Amino acid sequence: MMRYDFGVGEKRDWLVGEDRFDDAHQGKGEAIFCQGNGYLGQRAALEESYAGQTRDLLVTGTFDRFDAGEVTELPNLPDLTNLQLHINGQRFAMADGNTENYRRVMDLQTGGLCRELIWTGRDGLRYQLRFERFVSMTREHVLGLRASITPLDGDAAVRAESGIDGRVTNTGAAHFHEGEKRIFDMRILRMISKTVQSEVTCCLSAAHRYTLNGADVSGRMLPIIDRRYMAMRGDFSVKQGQTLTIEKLCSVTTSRDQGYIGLADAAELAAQDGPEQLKAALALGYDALFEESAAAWRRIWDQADVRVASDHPFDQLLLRFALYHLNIMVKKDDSRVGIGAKGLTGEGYKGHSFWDTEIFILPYFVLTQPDTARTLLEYRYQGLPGARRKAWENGFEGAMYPWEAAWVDDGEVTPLWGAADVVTGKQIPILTGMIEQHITADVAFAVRLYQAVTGDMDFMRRCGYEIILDTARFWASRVTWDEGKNAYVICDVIGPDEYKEHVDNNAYTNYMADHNLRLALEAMDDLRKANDEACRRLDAQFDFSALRKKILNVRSKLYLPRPDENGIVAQFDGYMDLQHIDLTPYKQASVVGTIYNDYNNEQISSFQVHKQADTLVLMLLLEDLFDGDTKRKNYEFYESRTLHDSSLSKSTHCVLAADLNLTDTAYRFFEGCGGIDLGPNMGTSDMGVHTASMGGIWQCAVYGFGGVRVVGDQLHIAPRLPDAWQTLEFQLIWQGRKLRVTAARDKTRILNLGSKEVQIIVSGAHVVLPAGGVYDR
Ligand code: IFM
Repeated sequence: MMRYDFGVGEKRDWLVGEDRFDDAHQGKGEAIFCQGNGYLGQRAALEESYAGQTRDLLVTGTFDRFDAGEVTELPNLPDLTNLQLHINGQRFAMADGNTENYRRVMDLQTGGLCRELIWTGRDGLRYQLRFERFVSMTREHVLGLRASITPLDGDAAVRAESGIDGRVTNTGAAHFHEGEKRIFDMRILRMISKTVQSEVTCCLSAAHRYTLNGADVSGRMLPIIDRRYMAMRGDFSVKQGQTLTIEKLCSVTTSRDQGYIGLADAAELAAQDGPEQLKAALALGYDALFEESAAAWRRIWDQADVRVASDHPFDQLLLRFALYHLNIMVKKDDSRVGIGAKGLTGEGYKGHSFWDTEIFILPYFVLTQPDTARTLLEYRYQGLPGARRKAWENGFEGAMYPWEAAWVDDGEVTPLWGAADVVTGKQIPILTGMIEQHITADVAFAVRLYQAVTGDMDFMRRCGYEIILDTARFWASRVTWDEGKNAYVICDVIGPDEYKEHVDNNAYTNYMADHNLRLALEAMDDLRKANDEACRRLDAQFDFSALRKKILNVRSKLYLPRPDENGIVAQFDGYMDLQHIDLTPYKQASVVGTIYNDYNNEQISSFQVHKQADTLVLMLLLEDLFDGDTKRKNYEFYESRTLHDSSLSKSTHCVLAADLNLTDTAYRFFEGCGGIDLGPNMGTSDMGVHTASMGGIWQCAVYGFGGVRVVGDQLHIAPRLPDAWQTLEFQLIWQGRKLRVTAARDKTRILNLGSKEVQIIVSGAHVVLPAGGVYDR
């Protein structure tokens, strides 16, 4: 089994590592040790090549459609991390020889990744090897690698070849034309490649520096240019005990970069700027660049860290692992791009954004980095034309957000076909893009959360109100009249639980739609009161009187399933008639989705079995609509029928269990969230880490055990720690004021670090905290 806790002493809670190389499970390490800065993600495939590697370099926003029958995806850019070493005539590969003292460790505190080992080749001699790399947190276009080799038992002839490798695909789809290759001053390699459909020009540059025991030996290199490949090759005699070090600094620029918005010559600029960025990096050198980036990481940790004193030290590491990934998955200042379900750590879900962002990830950013949250919501604002197009194409009004979103104006990009049906052998159609529609209400919910936490009226006037109004217009047109129920209904949807397709009146969808409609009424009230330019613009666009009338009518008769005689809110119409089967084997399975080995979609639809939290997400998001007793009954009912086959499930259960004072159960769900990417199942992260789970881990700690919640316009804090935890410490930004919360089992301390008073609810009591004031009780 893999070990992930590598730190000792001061570093105990910062180092995530692995202590053996297993070529059957490279995807895990490649994803969890991925490095990035929101602009680019460099998957941690090893420098030397192995079968089964996925060498991804993904740059946010560079979406391309390989074929007319496919959807856009983030293309895998030419690889910069390859480095092939031949030692005394043998290619260095751990699978071929004997490897000892192996460890690969990611230092979450600095963002640096390091691999060390001693390798014995066929010559029977031992070589000490060390590989390091970083992606700069300050210079988003720059990344660096360093490798060193020390022969321990005798002299070695070392051949090193490293460069830019354009022989890459996304599982076979080649997104780039051949491109242009050039080596400047026999030092700087540059490859310019253009995507086949979106015509995004990507410029990759790299330069090497070789030293032997500190003396520069870079002069002895042979340039190589080949089909989709370029490199520098060098031959070196390294005496026993000497160290040959190879430093490789690289830059990545693309014509989609923010700096070139609206410029006709973006492609040329990207091609020129790439080598310039690299030259500036070279002038600083590897160590200074790494230190500059590590300092940026320290600043992030100063404001982002969540500290926990736990009986299980892994808890702290897990929280930091999640925070690390939360901070590399997002381009914090570019509202043309969202967060992919796998971030930039792998090709899974093609780089597309889902409700994962608004419901699972955004709360972290809203409450700790509101500017980033605003950027993410502006991305949805920029997606309004695509959402309007989708509504229109489906015969509705307003804005219907894509279930999967890519480039801002791509509209719906959910693929149409999925895995094999175990009964028919046909490909299963993916219906989420057509009928998983709650995303539209989720976006509106997130806008309102942002408004409540930040009070940012400028954003609301520019973007927020318009999103809320146009999504409400969608729901008002989406409902249909049901004579039997004498109510408006929402038929033929998929709710959050994707094991149930074509259902009517999914409780989550209906309640969230109703919430969206309510937000629109409130928005029109706010706007009317302000009576400003935004009010006039939006009134002209939406006709407030007509929209209000329509929404009031729909809301007054919208079917909202109520708790039945047992207190259960049916997930959808007819749910209670479904068969309840024994789920034990699937619940106990160590991998997800095992029910599909026995049943197909149609059969699963006839069972009371859930992939993930559905009605329970509703009871968390709109918590003031349901009393504690109803929540408890529904939690018990639905949890026993849920397989947690989605990475979005366990965190919801954790927070709800904590709300119900089931703190030890909640703690087990928190541990379960840790297992999603850092657990013993080696295949879970092959396609990339689960970004929603990273947000979910933060929610477990802060929403769950910290009892933080935003209800209406009020911030609630009500810590309740699990038995394993002695203290929990985190920071929040509420209405622009920074709050530091320290919770112990019998004590809560809240420090207002802001310059103005705040009003909050602490464990049910209204508290006024002046600037600099402390709540301590
Ligand atoms: O958005 C999720 C969905 O809820 C479950 N399937 C995976 C998607 C992306 O993470």
